[in-house]
Amino acid sequence: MPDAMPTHTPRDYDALIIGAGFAGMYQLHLLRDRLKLDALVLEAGEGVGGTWYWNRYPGARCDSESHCYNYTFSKELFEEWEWTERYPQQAEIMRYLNHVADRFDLRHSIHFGTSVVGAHYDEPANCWTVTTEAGETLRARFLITAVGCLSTANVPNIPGLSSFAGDWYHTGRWPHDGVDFTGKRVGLIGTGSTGIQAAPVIAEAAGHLTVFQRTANYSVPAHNAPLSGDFKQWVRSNHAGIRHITRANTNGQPFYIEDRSVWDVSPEEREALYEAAWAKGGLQFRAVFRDLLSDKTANDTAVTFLKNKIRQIVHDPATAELLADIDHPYAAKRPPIDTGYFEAFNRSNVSLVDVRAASIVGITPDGLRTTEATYKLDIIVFATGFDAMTGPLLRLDITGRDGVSLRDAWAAGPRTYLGLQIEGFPNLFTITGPGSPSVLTNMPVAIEQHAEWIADCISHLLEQGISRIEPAGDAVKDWVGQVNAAADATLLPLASSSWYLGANVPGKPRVFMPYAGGMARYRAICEDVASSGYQGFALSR
Ligand code: NA7
Repeated sequence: MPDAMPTHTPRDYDALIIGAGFAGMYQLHLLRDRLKLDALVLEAGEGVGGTWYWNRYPGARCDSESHCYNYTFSKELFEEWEWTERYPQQAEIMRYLNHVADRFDLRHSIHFGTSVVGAHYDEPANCWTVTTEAGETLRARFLITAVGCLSTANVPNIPGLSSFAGDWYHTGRWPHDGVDFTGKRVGLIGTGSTGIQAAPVIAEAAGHLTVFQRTANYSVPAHNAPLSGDFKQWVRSNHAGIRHITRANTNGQPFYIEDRSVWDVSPEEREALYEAAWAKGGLQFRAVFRDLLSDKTANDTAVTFLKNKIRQIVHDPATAELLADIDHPYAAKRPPIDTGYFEAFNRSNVSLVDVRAASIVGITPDGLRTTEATYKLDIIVFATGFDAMTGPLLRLDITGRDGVSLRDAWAAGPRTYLGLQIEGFPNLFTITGPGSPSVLTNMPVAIEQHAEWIADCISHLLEQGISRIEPAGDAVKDWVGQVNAAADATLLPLASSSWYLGANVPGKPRVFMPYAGGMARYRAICEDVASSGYQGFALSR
């Protein structure tokens, strides 16, 4: 059901918000309904949903469990919504977000089908001028980006793509009416979380599926299932407990990381604990021991367990070895969870191609060529990820004070204070921006924290008659230092192909982008900054 475009008269707003996903919708609710500001959301899609609006690929499902993949700011909203499965499918998340949009009457403050192509800070007027693709100009005191971290599709620049006679799709720009794979020869490029979700589903319909793997990946079974009536009842009656645990722990998930070391237990006990975690499934596997992400030798024990699982599942030894030939510690890249991924390689219509050994050199009208072979294909699916975290911000073409572009300011990598603000870009707030925990957490938890912090900050500025806020002094330099130190205290930088480092996009600066110090610690830092009168920010009248 397309959303109607509201009639628009060009004028000034108190706040403009870019994006109508989880982040933009909640920010709108806070600014419009709590602070009574004149706020407007600009959204490129024809409906709410953000990342989930675009990622409609087969098998698209959230890896966080449904009962914590929602807002918790409203007890009533939390209690009236009922998820059906352990992990919510894309379509169910869209139903949830549409419900939220209706329930809080958000749509009339959202301009759909409106792509932002420029945002310029006008210093004398102390306001942001935002330009849309349709040529509209809007102005606001505050500009808030709610553009998501994984919303700029990364389609590799492979020679010959435009000559391909079949159809090709990127998973993050999936057609709304779906794709019919029946009997087709399908090539799937990419084995991140998306490729791992999509492969088994595509394999069921395709004539033949060829998976092109550049970096082999771990995966733990999701064990998705319908939620029982008892569990739904437990969720409904535990709003406070679920909100507490997701806010109190490191990663915004509804489980704590166990306070035991790999070395506290015997090898037999360790194996039994890994088996139990494998049987339980999901992202919680990484929470079995506290040192899995800080001690390489400890991590190696999980690596051995997980690689053995691949060898046990996959019948063909050569395919199993290729799938288990993983070059990074477990969870140093975002760990996927799956429904039948490794099992799919036991089907006669699925094959695996190693494009690290023999790289892709071109696409021809009837398929794809590597340095060693050609593959005839009817459909190519790019599950090749995103220009993560910085991509969605840079494509807005933002310029700050003195006409400095964000692209230039971040030429050597993103530099922010708390992932919330950028020096030289006053009154611009970046929800889940680089330098904040964002993608290392369960996103709705990080989003609620940022949207609330920003709303409280704006409320403070208005009460105090302050017209401008931006980071000052050494705040950015010190925070970038803390972001680097937090990453260096973990094994995360050891994955050389990680999108956390920008390594998946050719030419992108290699900088570890999210804050790895944990959501609870980050929340406390943000609260301290606010309660100390916005330490590290310059506030001017
Ligand atoms: P990811 O995790 O970035 O995965 C992309 C995959 O595509 C990964 O296997 C890449 O290999 C591969 N890739 C990228 N470019 C190429 C080229 N040029 N040739 C061959 N293979 C390529 O994206 P996802 O969409 O799966 O997941 C993104 C996040 O969404 C996920 O982490 C969750 O947070 C949800 P590489 O590893 O770079 O060698």
